[in-house]
Amino acid sequence: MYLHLILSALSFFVVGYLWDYYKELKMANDNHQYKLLYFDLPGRAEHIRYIFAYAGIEYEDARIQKDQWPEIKKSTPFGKVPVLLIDGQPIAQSNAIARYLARKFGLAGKDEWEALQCDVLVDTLGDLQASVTQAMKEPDPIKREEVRARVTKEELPFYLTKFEKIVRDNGGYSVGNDITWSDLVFAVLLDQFESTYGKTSLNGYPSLKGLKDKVHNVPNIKSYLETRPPRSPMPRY
Ligand SMILES: N[C@@H](CCC(=O)N[C@@H](CS)C(=O)NCC(=O)O)C(=O)O
Repeated sequence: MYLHLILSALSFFVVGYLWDYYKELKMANDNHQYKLLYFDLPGRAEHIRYIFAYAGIEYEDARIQKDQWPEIKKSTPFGKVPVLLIDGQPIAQSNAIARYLARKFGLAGKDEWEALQCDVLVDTLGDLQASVTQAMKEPDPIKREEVRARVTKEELPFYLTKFEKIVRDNGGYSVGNDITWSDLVFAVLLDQFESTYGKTSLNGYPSLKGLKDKVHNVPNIKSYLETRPPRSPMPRY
């Protein structure tokens, strides 16, 4: 009985140790050249910057200024950014880029099932973000108030309550029992959520707040946050 318990505990630690070793090996053996093209904003690129920071991978964080954009736009695959140049090869679509890097650097879960859970959560966060953006961009002031009220009173609590339960049930992670790119996407968006709705806005969601703080306290991410350029105002195109 005791032997069985001791062996299970040992195998738990050995598997954890081997997994961490495997992740470190993957990161250390990456010698590609990366250049990330995006505006001087968090926007659709910040989770990619977090992945590079977490993995400790060097890359050029090329922040495009407004007057440079028309020329750079012509060189992008589909006229939009972010674009990641991998050894000079331009790759479009923020989440395709993030998923690719997450797989490379051991941030896409331990198996196909966890990789699927990461995708589900990242896409769901994207749905929520689209509603928040729609509420901010609606030109008609009366409609804007309607959309805002719906998003703040219905959609946000609906999603945040579900996310809170998922993170609580997983012991502090959004997927499985280790950090994934889905946690990094949560941290970016929850940070923006607090900036928009105030520092106390996550008080009713302690597991989500805990997840955001945990990600922001990872030493590599902490030093990225301390050194990243201050946000410029949103460019208008
Ligand atoms: N689905 C794409 C959307 C890319 C996108 O809409 N990029 C915007 C900035 S967030 C852009 O390039 N806007 C400038 C333009 O369209 O000229 C992604 O996630 O990468």
